[in-house]
Amino acid sequence: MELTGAQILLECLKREGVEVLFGYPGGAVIDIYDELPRHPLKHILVRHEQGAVHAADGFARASGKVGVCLVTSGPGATNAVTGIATAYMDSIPLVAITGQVPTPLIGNDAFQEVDIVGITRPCTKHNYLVKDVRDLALTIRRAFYLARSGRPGPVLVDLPKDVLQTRTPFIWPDDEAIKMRSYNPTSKPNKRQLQKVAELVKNAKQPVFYAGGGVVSANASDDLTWLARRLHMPVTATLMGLGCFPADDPLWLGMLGMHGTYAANRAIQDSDLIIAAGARFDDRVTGKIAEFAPKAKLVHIDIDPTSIQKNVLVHVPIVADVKHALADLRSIIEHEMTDFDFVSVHEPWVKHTLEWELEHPIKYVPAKRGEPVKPQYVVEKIYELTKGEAIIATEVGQNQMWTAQFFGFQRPRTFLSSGGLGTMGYGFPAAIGAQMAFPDKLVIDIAGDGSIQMNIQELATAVCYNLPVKIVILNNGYLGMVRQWQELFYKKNYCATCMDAQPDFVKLAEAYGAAGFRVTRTRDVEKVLKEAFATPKPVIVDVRVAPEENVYPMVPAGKSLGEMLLV
Ligand SMILES: Cc1ncc(C[n+]2csc(CCOP(=O)(O)OP(=O)(O)O)c2C)c(N)n1
Repeated sequence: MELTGAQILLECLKREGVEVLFGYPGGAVIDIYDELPRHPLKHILVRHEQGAVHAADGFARASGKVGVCLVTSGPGATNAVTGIATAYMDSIPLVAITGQVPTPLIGNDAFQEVDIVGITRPCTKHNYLVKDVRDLALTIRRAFYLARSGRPGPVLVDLPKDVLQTRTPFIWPDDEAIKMRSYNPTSKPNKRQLQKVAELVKNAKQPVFYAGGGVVSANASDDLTWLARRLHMPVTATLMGLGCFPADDPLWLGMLGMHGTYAANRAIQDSDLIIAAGARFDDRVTGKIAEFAPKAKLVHIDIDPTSIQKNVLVHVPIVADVKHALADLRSIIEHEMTDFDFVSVHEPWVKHTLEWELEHPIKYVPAKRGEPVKPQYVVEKIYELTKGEAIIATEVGQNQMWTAQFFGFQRPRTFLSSGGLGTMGYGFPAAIGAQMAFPDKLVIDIAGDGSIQMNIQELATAVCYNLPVKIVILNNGYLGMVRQWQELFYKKNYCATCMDAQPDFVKLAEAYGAAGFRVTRTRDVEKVLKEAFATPKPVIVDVRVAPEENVYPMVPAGKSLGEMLLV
C-alpha cells in the first residue's frame, strides 16, 4: 500500500493508540491537516502552540498515556519549546510533531524555517529530523517507544513538507525493529540490593520514604502504600509525587522541601534511613545540600542511572523501574520477613513525627470579619466540596504551593503542576488536556492572576470543545511568589510585581462564551464555588484574596531544611 508521508504519520498515530491530538496548523503541516478528516483521531485546535503542548502534557499526566501535539514549522515550533521543556523537566511522555520547510530549503533561511532539532536538543529525551519518507514509520514508532519507556520524556519529530507529500509503501515496523542498540533502560532491580534495603529497614529506628514523581509515572503508588503501612514508615513526597500516598493516612507527613511541612522536613533531617523512590533530590527539596539528612543512610531507586549520585551521596543505588523495585521489595517483606514486628520497632519514631505535625501543622491565620478572603481558605473549600474527587491543575507561584499544602491529594494523577521548569501558564491548558482524557471528571485549575494571563486565550478552546474546566483565580493583584521574596529578602522593594491594569476576569470569561463569577467575601466562597462546579461549561471564578498573604513554612533559598520560617 503506497501512502504519502502525511498519511503514514496519521496511520502510525492510529496504530500507536492515539485518540487525541492537540495542534495548530500552518503551511508546513497543511498536508497532515488535509488528511485529518479521514482519520478517527480527534483534533483539538488550540489558540497558541504552547497551549497545545501543555494540553498534551496534562492529558499524559492525568491518563498515563503518551500525549501528542502537532505544530507547524518556525514560530509554531518555537512556541512549543516552553511546553516541551516543561514536560522534559517533569519526565512526561510526549511526542511533539513539528512541520519543517521542504528538505531542499533546509539551511537556506527559508520562510518559517527554524532548526527546531537544534533548539530542542537539550530539552527533549530525543529528537529526529526525518529526511526520507521511508524512515518515517520507524521514526514515529521509535518516538513513542522512547517517550514512554525508561525515564519518560518528550520526543520531537521534525517533518519537512516534501517528506509529508512523498509516497512510499507503508510498512508497520514490528517490535524488534524499534529496538535501539544504544538504548536499553534497566527495568528490573538487582535483588541483592533490595535484600540490603529490607535489612536496613529492619535495623533502622527512624526511617522515611521520600517519594517523587517517578512513583506516579511508574504507577507504583499501591506498592508504596502497602510498604509504608507494613513497614510502619512515615512518607513524604515532592511536589511531583503528591497523590502517590493518601494524604489522610496517619503516616503521611506532607510535602517536603522549601514549602514543605515542618514534620516532613524535621523527619528528613532526623531520619537514619531514607528510601527515595522516583525522586531526584532537586534543590527545592534538599535545601542546602551539605546539610541534607545528615544522619541518614540513603537508598535511591530510579530508572535513570544518571540521576543517582548526581546531587547527593547514595549508600544503596538501585537502578530500576520504581514499580518493579517496590513490588520486589514488597515481595521480600511479604515472604521473608513475615514475623518481624516493624510496628513496635518504628512506633516511637512515628509518634515523634505525629507530635511535630501537631506542634506545627500547615496552617494560616483565618480572615477576621471584613478582611479579604484568605487564599488557603479557598483551596480548603475546594477540597471540602470535591472531597478530593477532582483533577487539580495549578499554575506556578503561591497558588501552586497553597494547593500543594491545603488540598489533601489522595490518588496519583490527580495533581498536575509544572514542578521542574515552573512554567506559569501551564495549568489551564494542562487542565484542558486532562478534561479531554476524563470528560466526566471535575477538572479545576487553581491559578494566580499573573499566570492565568499567560495562556488565557485557551478559554476559546475550552468553550469551542465544550470542556467544562473550572479556573479559580486566587487573585492577589501581585505576582505573589516574587512579591513574597521581595518582601522577605529584598526589603519590600516591590519592583514590577504589582499587576496593575488587570482585565475584568468575569467579563473576559463572558466575552469568550464561558461563565464568570467574582467573590470578595469569605462567606460567599462556598456558595459561589458550588455554583461554579455545577455549571456545565468553562468557568472563571475570580476570588479577590488578601494581597500580601505569604506561603509558610518556607526554607529560604540556600538554607538547610532545619531552618524553616513558620507562620
Ligand atoms: C513563564 C514564567 N515567567 C516567570 C516566572 C517567575 N515567577 C515565578 S512565580 C511568579 C509569580 C506568579 O504570580 P501569579 O501567577 O499571580 O501567582 P501567585 O504567586 O500570586 O499565586 C513568577 C513571575 C515563571 N515561573 N514562569
